[in-house]
Amino acid sequence: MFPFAKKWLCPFCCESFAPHEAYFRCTFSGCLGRIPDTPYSRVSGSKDVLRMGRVLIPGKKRMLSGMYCDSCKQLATLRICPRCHSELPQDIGQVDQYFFLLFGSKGSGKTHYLASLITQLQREVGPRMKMTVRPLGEPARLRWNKTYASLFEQQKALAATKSAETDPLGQYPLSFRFTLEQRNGAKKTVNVGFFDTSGADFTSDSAVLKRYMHQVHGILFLIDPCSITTVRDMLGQQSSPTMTQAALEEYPLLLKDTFVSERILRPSEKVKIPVALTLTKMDLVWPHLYSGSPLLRPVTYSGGDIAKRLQSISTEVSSLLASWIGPQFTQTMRSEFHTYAYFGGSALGKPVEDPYKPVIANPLHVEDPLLWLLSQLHILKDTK
Ligand SMILES: Nc1nc2c(ncn2[C@@H]2O[C@H](COP(=O)(O)OP(=O)(O)OP(=O)(O)O)[C@@H](O)[C@H]2O)c(=O)[nH]1
Ligand SMILES: [Mg+2]
Ligand SMILES: [Zn+2]
Ligand SMILES: [Zn+2]
Repeated sequence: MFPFAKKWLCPFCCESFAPHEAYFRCTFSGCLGRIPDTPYSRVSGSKDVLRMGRVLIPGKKRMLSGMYCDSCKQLATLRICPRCHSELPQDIGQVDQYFFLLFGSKGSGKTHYLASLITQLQREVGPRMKMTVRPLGEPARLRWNKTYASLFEQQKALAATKSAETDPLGQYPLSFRFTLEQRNGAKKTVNVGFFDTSGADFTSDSAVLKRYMHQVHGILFLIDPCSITTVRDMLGQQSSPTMTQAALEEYPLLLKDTFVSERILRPSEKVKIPVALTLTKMDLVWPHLYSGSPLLRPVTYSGGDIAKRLQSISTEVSSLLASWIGPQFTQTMRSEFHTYAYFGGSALGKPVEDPYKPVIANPLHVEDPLLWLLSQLHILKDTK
């Protein structure tokens, strides 16, 4: 694929732009034209406005490999995004970019899930599947380390995510580079960005969030089973739920309506992108499952079709949902979504009793929904 042939998609802010619209940054150490860079400070999560190398804006319709700095007159070749001013990967335009949205109410487990998913891919599943996953670029590495990596590296519980209105970082995806070795020995590289915002943003009519919906390729739809009355009764839970069952039953429609209100879909159409509906915190439910349940043992991803391997999981979770909530919920999924499957996993393996004590996470089934999404998008064809 010729890198200048199509529009580029910034992995750090989702902006789509023509290659000739990319800006440049002067990196000459002696340049006196450094500037306070507000867009870059926002995307990198800095509270202070950072002073950065001069931003150089090319003229119209010119394909440039570099620009001379108007301050120090040195040639600048570092390409940056015209919206967020992040350094663009050298191979932008040659590597496909995907975005996944973590959709779920406040406290449904999105942040712990993402931390556990990426770590599980890096430590367990990736090596077995010949897949490597690493944060894309320095700002992503810093954000990963600051917000997520501490769950496994320092055994610390993670904080609730601030709303995108309060914390600008919530507006931006966290991008990773996935490198997959395919069956024929060829290597496939893709960038995958995850949107992990506060669950409060989904119900707040946040304009910020809606921008995403145009660029999202797949959805990890996370549901806390403790929102379901039958499950709460089964577990004898006394504390108030993070979401009522009535709200939960409306949640798929809330997701669909976001596409409709953004005019991505007509009300009569089904959501076209793949949706992996995943029950989180399944460790709470494990003691109540029958001993042969596929949810109690990991899927072995070796040989053959991933979607087929996950079929038994989807069937199991679908029947659990039908028995816990009634057929209405799965019927809504069927009528509003074109491609979806059900999953159930645990990011931690057990509840956090005391957030100030070390959390020894022991995830199970966290990778299933992502691998399914990747296979639906033909990124992951089959496993070795
Ligand atoms: N038992 C159990 N609890 C979990 C698991 N994952 C998360 N939790 C708990 O669920 C609570 C919310 O988790 P978060 O990951 O912060 O949820 P979130 O969806 O990111 O929430 P917001 O950012 O506020 O929207 C925390 O108290 C976690 O301890 C799990 O796998 N098992
Ligand atoms: Mg969160
Ligand atoms: Zn300069
Ligand atoms: Zn950008």
